[in-house]
Amino acid sequence: MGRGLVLEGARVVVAGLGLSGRAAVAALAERGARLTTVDARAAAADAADSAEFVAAGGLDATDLVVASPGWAPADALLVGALARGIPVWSEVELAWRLRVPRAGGAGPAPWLAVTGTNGKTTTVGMLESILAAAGERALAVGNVGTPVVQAATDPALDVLAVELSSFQLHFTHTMSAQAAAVLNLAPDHLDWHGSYEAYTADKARVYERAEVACVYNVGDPQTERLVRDADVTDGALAVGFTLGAPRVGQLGLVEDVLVDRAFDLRRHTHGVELADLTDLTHVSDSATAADVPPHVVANALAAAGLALAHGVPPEAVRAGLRAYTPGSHRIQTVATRDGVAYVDDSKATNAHAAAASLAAYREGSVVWVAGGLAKGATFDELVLARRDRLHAVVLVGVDQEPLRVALSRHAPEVPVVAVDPRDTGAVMTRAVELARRLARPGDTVLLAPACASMDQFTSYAERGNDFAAAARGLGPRAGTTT
Ligand code: UMA
Repeated sequence: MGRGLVLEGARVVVAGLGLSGRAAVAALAERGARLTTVDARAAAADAADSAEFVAAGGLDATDLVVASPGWAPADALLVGALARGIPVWSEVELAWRLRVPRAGGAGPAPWLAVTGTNGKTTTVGMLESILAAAGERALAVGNVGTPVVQAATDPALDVLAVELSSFQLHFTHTMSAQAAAVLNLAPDHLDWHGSYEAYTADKARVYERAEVACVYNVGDPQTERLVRDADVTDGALAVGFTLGAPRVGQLGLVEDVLVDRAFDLRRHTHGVELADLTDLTHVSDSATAADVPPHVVANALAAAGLALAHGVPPEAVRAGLRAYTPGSHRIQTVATRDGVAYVDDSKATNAHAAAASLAAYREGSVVWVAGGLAKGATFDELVLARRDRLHAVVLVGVDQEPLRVALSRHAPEVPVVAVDPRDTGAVMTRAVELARRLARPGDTVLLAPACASMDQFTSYAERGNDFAAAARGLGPRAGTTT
């Protein structure tokens, strides 16, 4: 399909000039499209103002719109385009249509696609590492940072490990992954999607037309339902991953061993050993196999399932997991001062991720740094489930109210202090100072905000870096030695 697509002379509007938009522009320009770029921040970008473009009738002379993931479907430009019958594609859809054959004459590199509320970036990282251990030229792309269109048009790659957000999936129409996984589902980005149902429906798109396997989470029955409802390629397998002993058709855990009972022909009588928990201790800074958090094991099993669907030998799973280096801002100990560990999990941008993070600590031992942009979420469930871990809370960010309400309802005994939301200059310095006063030796000051960062930072990475810098900058307390 991609090779039949004619872009020469087509009038294409690229909505948004961030990472995805700029990559789309480069790919489209190379193929002779006539480009208009629009952005809500016209002043900041070499683009037209999108509202002015729509008002001036720009859509009347448009053949295709390529929308950046940040653009919600309710945006006037996108609504206007669809009302006129103009196709709207995500940058991922564009990438799928522009795929090029691999060097050496094979067809385009297959895609192994990962979505879910949490764990996507870790899972594509593990997957990339397993594929590399099997000798494949693989790259983790998509929401993780590298636009998919760059990788899809690179003939040097053998296979793509594609992290897809619900935003990216919304306008993705024809992708047919070799294998796809939904890791878990919990409310997130409700402001963008309008409802949890709409969010789930976009996540479900990842399974459509899957060729070899649909990987789902046995512990999250919603993901299995999405597989059942998907229109997949004939013969594609449904493969579950579980933290318990795997049944036939599943990957799972037998004591400390990660086992495949889905892909091996002897699966009815045998499990194939893939790796064990000691191969994962480095991922989460765990002292022993018993301390590896469940979500890390789940991510590893999902990555293994996708890699096996691609055809890697089972031995590559252990080698790949061992070689995997976790990215920054995911449960990373950034400093230890006065017996208190400072842990950066800035990547925990929603309640579900923060719950997984808090679960890794002892009862009553966490000074939790939380808050930011709540994205329409509430936090009752999170606080109810994890209040036992909390020693104290430091609130940051502009949307402190939803967290404050949940804490006063479900954990009234836990002290809560806050950084003034108007004090945007040194948020993390103040947060770390407050946390230090509350923490006792043996405690952990955990940045797991349960919220997005864009209210006060340019990204979760900046938020995490500021936290780490503030923690590292703490001198010894007066009267103590380190
Ligand atoms: N813009 C508008 N109008 C809008 C929204 C944005 O004009 O309504 C403009 C902004 O002014 C800016 C540009 O669009 O100039 C930014 O586009 P974008 O927000 O779509 O971001 P990109 O730079 O293209 O980055 C996107 C992903 N961003 C989002 O989904 C918000 C990146 O994921 C991804 O790494 C990148 O594509 C490459 O694929 C980031 C993210 O926050 C990490 N993802 C969310 C998450 O993980 O929770 C989904």
